[in-house]
Amino acid sequence: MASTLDQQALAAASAQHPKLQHITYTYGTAGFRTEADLLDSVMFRVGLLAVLRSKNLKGKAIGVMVTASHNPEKDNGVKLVDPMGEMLHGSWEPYATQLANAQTDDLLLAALDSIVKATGTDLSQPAHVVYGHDTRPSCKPLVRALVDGLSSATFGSEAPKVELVNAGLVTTPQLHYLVRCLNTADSPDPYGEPTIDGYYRKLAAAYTELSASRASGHKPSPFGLRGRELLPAITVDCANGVGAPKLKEFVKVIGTDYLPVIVVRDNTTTAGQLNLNCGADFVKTQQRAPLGVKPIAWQRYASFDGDADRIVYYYADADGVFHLLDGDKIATLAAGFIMDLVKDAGLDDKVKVGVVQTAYANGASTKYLTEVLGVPVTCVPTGVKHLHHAAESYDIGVYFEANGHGTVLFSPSTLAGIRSSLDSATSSPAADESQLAARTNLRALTELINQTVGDALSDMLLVETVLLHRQWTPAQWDRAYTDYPNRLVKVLVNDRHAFETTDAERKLVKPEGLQAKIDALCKEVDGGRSFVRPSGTEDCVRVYAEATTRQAADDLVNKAAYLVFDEAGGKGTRPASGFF
Ligand code: G16
Repeated sequence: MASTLDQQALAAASAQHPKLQHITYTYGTAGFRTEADLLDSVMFRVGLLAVLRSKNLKGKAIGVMVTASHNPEKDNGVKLVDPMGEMLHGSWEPYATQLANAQTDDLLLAALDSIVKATGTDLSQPAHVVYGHDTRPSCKPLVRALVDGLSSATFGSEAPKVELVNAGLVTTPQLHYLVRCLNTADSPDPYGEPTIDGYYRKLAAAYTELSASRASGHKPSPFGLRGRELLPAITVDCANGVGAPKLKEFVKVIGTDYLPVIVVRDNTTTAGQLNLNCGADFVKTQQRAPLGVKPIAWQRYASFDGDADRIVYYYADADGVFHLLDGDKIATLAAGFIMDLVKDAGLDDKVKVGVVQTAYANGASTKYLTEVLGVPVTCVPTGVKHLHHAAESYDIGVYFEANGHGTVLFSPSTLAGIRSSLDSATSSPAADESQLAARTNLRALTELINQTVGDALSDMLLVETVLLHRQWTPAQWDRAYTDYPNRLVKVLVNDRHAFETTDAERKLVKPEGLQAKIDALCKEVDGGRSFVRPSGTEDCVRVYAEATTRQAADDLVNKAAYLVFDEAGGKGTRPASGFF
């Protein structure tokens, strides 16, 4: 007999997590995100939805991550992870929003019922959910609400028990990794051991192999750097978040010989420190080192964000001038290296590399990718869910947002091709030692890179690998192209939902008439480019501008931001001296 909703039990459980009547929730760029105090009912209901999603996929493991990533510590959030470790399928986002906004327990039951019907979910299927959280103090009660939802979603005595795995304190990408491992464990292509230790060992083995092979594996530096063996230590700012304990755990596994790291901003116990004046978002938007960190000239520095799914690099020159190596720089570094490896491996007639960016990508990076590397570039809306999807259309898809969120995807046929090229019985055995080395390195890269989602740790190892093989300093990496001066600011408005965009968010459709005025501002500036979009993770509108000079970019961003503030419902006091 097919199971049905156990209305009474569900209503009783839901009554413990009443919805706040005055709030409308939206499943945004990366799930639900708002002040932690407002999220109890959302957590409970996400628990219900996770079970439904798993049942809908015949018991495949679904992930739930409780985090608000780069947002301030007072915020929290939750997002669902689909079976291959990718973000929740877009077609289910409206269901999440529908459940979160049901005003009463009865309406919640009705919403559940309609989702079960609309998705054709068989409630008698098993369900399997793995959940984890970051270091925010608010996670504890919110995880309890989530577990209440997960445990209440039994859907009657006939339904099989929901299998729950508590991953505990994890980085967001570790949770994504676990989900994929659980779902591929018995497949011909298992992703890895479904434990955090298994994650560390997988990355450590790949990085060790790539480090050991650097001598034979790749071209020496075109800049004729003096012979340097391993790279000197890198200083990593962990945003006072979960990346700190996790990076330290990883270093214990791989050893400091392979990865000499100085960990800073690792205070996860003092209230209010998370993402405060540090972390990838601060460094990228402020275009400066974390407060209190004075970079030593020419050394490598990196910043993770609060849940360790983003990374940016930076260094200072001899005059102490700060230089940012953001997601665009990482994308170009990775794409160039992978393209060379594919060529050296003799696979370039079969394997095509492509890059995916968003409107935030610096114009100079797109120019470099298309004109110098000759690689196709796709532009999509903000949100790794969009980039990930677009990258799947390439044999090897490199995707990075300028904010440092990204990874590299290898298509199933490319993975199979790389593996079979290493098989001595294959029809295309390696022609020589260097071709074999390139193929071996490519295979190790597929293990090093967390292909489920952007991962600060895995991305750092990717960058370190390229720098090691190229024998490049960060300054040499930076020479590929020079960023156009740019600025990104936030404008608080009464209703960010009044803003609608098109053309991969490069143009505003609403409020009507605003885009034409922004275009007019851009025309007055040499190399002027500016766009406006509502944030999907914060209650604000983001305004971006770039131009050929710093002054022009700063002026342009302020003028565009004032336009937004004055003509589209700016909230609070009009900032007298600009927006940054
Ligand atoms: C999330 C998304 C990213 C996005 C960022 C900012 O990052 O995963 O793809 O770039 O939010 O989005 P928005 O501009 O819409 O606020 P994270 O690191 O906060 O999870």
